[in-house]
Amino acid sequence: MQSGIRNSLLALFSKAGNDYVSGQKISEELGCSRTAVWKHVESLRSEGYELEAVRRLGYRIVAKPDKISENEIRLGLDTNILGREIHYRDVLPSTNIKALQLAAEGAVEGTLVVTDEQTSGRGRMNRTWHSPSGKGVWMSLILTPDIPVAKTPQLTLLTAVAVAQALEEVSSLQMQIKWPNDILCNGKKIVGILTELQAEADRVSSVIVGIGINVNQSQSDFPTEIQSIASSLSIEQKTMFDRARIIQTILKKFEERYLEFLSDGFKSIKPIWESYAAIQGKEITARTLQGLISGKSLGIDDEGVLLLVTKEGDIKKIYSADIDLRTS
Ligand code: BT5
Repeated sequence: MQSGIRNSLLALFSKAGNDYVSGQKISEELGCSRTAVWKHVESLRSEGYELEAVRRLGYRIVAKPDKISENEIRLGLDTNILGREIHYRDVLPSTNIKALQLAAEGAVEGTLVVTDEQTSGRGRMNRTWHSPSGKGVWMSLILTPDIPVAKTPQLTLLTAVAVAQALEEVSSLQMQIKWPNDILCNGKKIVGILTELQAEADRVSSVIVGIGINVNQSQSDFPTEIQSIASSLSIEQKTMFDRARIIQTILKKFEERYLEFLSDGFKSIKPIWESYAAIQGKEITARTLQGLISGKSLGIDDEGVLLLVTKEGDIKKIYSADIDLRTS
């Protein structure tokens, strides 16, 4: 089936939602015969779509294949800036590396890089991010905000807020954000965020926001060393999720928060961030490049910097660290 016809057909079904679309209507809209309609429907079935056909009512889609290539993401996407360009590959070493390269070549703001599998997915400080095929959302966004370099860590917090909101919209789960870049569900890590930057002098030329979400893994899909700390949406809610819908919802929420951030700064994000904060008021240890700092978390300041009060009563500002919750 030609991709134009395929997209128009999918758009018709998408508009109809749960309603049936009659064969007559499809043939009129696509300008083809009733026999051709049947062939197109069969060809969608061969791609993994499940269609129900009822005499006199027509057809409706009851299940979509869980694919995340450009078509699946574009269909039903409701954004103006994010995802105007979509760069999808079945396999990539890392969507952040690809996005850095595309940004250097002048990619437009909002370009989305997405893949089904990463072979060298990475976390902060070159740690490994486990990104198996068909199970998660491994994506990067290219942004070109006109902000000073010092404000870019705020984009990590903005991302966490947007992703937490999106995941709560598509599931019945509750998300918590662990400063700066983790989203937890029932105490386990479901999302990791890696923000990387290209700058000239003190101005940002592009920011790459990498987002990794564990979606449909079962516990045994994780390597043993992270089995006790990692989880997926599907483990927590005991159902499978549609990854394309997750990506669309993230792009939508992200665009809303991003536009607010560009016009009003971080103060538009801070209260929402605080409503998801996992470590507020807790005893924590921050592992920074300068060493360990322990104390009680006071939350974040107006710039998104973590504040903690030591047992001597000193208030410390933490700009970058891994956070351990102390149990003793
Ligand atoms: C992060 O680093 O959490 C950032 C992860 C960002 C991944 C995305 S995927 C799309 C884009 N392209 C990339 O190449 N990366 C981004 P960090 O805070 O350093 O945490 C890394 C640690 O999380 C590892 O050392 C493991 O302990 C753990 N980990 C690895 N894979 C995991 C997974 N799938 N789920 C949960 N935890 C994981």
